[in-house]
Amino acid sequence: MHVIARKGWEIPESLATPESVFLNRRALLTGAGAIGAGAMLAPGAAFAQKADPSAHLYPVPRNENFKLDRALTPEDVNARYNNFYEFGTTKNIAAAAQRLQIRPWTIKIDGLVEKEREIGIDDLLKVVQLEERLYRMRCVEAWSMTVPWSGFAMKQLVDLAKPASGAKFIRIETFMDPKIAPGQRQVWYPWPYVDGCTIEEARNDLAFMVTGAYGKPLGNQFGAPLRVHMPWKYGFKAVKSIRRITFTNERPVSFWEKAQASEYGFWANVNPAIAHPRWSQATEEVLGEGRRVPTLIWNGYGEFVADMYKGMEGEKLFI
Ligand SMILES: Nc1nc2c(c(=O)[nH]1)N[C@H]1C(S)=C(S)[C@@H](COP(=O)(O)O)O[C@H]1N2
Ligand SMILES: [Mo]
Repeated sequence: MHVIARKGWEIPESLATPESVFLNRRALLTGAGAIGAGAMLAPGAAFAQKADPSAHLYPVPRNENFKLDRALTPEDVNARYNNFYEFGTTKNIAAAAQRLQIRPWTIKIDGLVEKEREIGIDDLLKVVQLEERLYRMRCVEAWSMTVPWSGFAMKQLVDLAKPASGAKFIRIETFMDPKIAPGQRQVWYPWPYVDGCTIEEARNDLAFMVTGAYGKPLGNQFGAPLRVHMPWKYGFKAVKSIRRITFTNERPVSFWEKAQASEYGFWANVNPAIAHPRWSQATEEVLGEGRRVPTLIWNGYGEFVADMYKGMEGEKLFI
């Protein structure tokens, strides 16, 4: 029998998510261990949160312009299968994420804007128009879900910020608190988690600032109290638990691009024909259904977004 010997420092790929496998290897090579098991509670643990002061705002009216061609992912499936590296590299981070205190919570809006400001999440919720949208979510790891997000059009955020004429990009940054987020003690990652988009993308009808899901305020594991979602892009663009939004004339370098530029670029638009260097993007596992379906270019949202990229064929638009 032919046995492939595994070197001592290698971990089976099945133990790590594709996005993290390279870095986990590096971590093991540098002698740093995995994060403390104490951060992971039993799968059945309740995700108790103090009463969310925005709870009375939900459910919000559904915007029927954004329809799905598949069933919604059941909430209990979605709420227990998450990427949030601050709380661990497995999907089972929901319990650990409850340590994040989501009030008080402020968001700094700075850079090339008429006036830099810091706004509390509950004050922000008062000046935006909340709605529900049913969206697909396609992770670069080739799984997908469908989620009833609540939130507001990202355009509203741009209008609120009043960017200066030189601003072209938006850099979106999460919190930084290694005391409560064990992942942030893994010093080989370029914390804090950052990603971004162009202002044109942010003004696109589809770009959405997410404040709730399943008719309630966002659970911590989804990135409470504010995350972004651009459903035509891979899920890693969807920064969770946002603390800072910077308008800039420089293209932001994302967490994943910093970690591994050969695999993750700025645009990261979904395209089944362009494989990730380590796996195919042709199909995706529909979470909770145990089946694979073909992946669609722009994740099926081409009619909304393809025009934005006309004339940009020289750019690496897909991952
Ligand atoms: N702050 C932060 N935001 C993040 C991540 C992360 O690790 N940290 N992971 C991203 C990735 S890779 C994906 S696929 C989505 C997952 O969102 P979900 O757990 O709600 O499905 O969140 C994105 N936003
Ligand atoms: Mo992802």
